[in-house]
Amino acid sequence: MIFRQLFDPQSSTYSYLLGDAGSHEALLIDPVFEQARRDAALIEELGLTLVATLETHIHADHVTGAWLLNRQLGSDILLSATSGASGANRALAHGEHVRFGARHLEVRATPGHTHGCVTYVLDDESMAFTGDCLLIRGSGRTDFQQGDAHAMYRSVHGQILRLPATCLLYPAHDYRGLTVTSVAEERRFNPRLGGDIGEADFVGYMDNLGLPHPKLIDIAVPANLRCGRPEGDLPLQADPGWAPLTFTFAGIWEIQPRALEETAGLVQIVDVREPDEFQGSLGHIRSAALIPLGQLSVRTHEISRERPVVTVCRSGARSAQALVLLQKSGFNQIANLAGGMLRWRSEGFAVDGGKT
Ligand SMILES: N[C@@H](CCC(=O)N[C@@H](CS)C(=O)NCC(=O)O)C(=O)O
Ligand SMILES: [Fe+2]
Repeated sequence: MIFRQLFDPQSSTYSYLLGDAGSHEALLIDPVFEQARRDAALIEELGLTLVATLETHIHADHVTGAWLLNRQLGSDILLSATSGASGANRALAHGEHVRFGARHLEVRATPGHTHGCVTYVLDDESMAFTGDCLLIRGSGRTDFQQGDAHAMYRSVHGQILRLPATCLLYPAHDYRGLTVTSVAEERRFNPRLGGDIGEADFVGYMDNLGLPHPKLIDIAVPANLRCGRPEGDLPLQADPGWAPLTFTFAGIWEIQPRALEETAGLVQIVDVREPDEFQGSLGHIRSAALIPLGQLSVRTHEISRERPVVTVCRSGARSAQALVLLQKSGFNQIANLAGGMLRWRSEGFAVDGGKT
């Protein structure tokens, strides 16, 4: 199986990508709106087909990426029937299976943090995705969205801690940077729910958390009840129109050599290699301006902000770093030449200078 844990630093949310190695069908649990482009890039780079996104619950602290990914990749939107959301392709009930290729997740109702929370258990019970029910050495809060500490205690003990001791548990959040736990660990060490702690002890604990409400709750809950569809169904933020670009998982826009050749007259090409490389055996693209990477941050005034910029180096690595510097300086129409001069030459495009 293909498995990736993805993080959104703004909300401390984990999203989980699960792919079946044979069919390349994949599911994405709890995508985040602002990370949809990143997630789509990873799915593309891993050669996966996203069949569906799944929510563990209606989130109060961030907007789901479900609708955006549905628009971008055609993935179905799945979440529990008890969540009360509209716009899903399938409403899930306790005990149902969600297939991806030869694998599946089982849906288990685990109310408590919200009324509609579910946990997804992998077919062989080696992993479970607990949402905001069981967190690592903690639990989700129970003080809004029909939260109920009694229900949470029963969900954790009835559905999660009864899984095999070795089953790995992946939560929807961690606020300390912890990434994974196991049933055995939480049975022993969870300070709210482990050991001999009873239901009344847990409820007493939860009644006294005294947490401030999530900052985005008034935006996130209504948006998530629409599965992340913006009000008024705004068009997707357009991809840069000046050339066919690809967005990489590393977070940068790339242009392929052929696309650069076709747009070369419209863009400024900035070659960030050293002067001896620029004049050396690989040659350089005719219209390229030479600004070595080490000088770029003090020479940005030499680059026009009116025209798109393509950065170039030997292999595409330094020019990616150049892109980050340009982005920080406020340039927004920018792309990196994928594979640098090495690929440009190997694909047979013309250079000035260089050895044949
Ligand atoms: N400071 C965060 C609070 C996030 C929050 O309340 N998270 C919920 C999950 S949606 C929770 O259960 N947190 C448990 C905790 O903070 O102990 C925000 O403003 O978004
Ligand atoms: Fe939550």
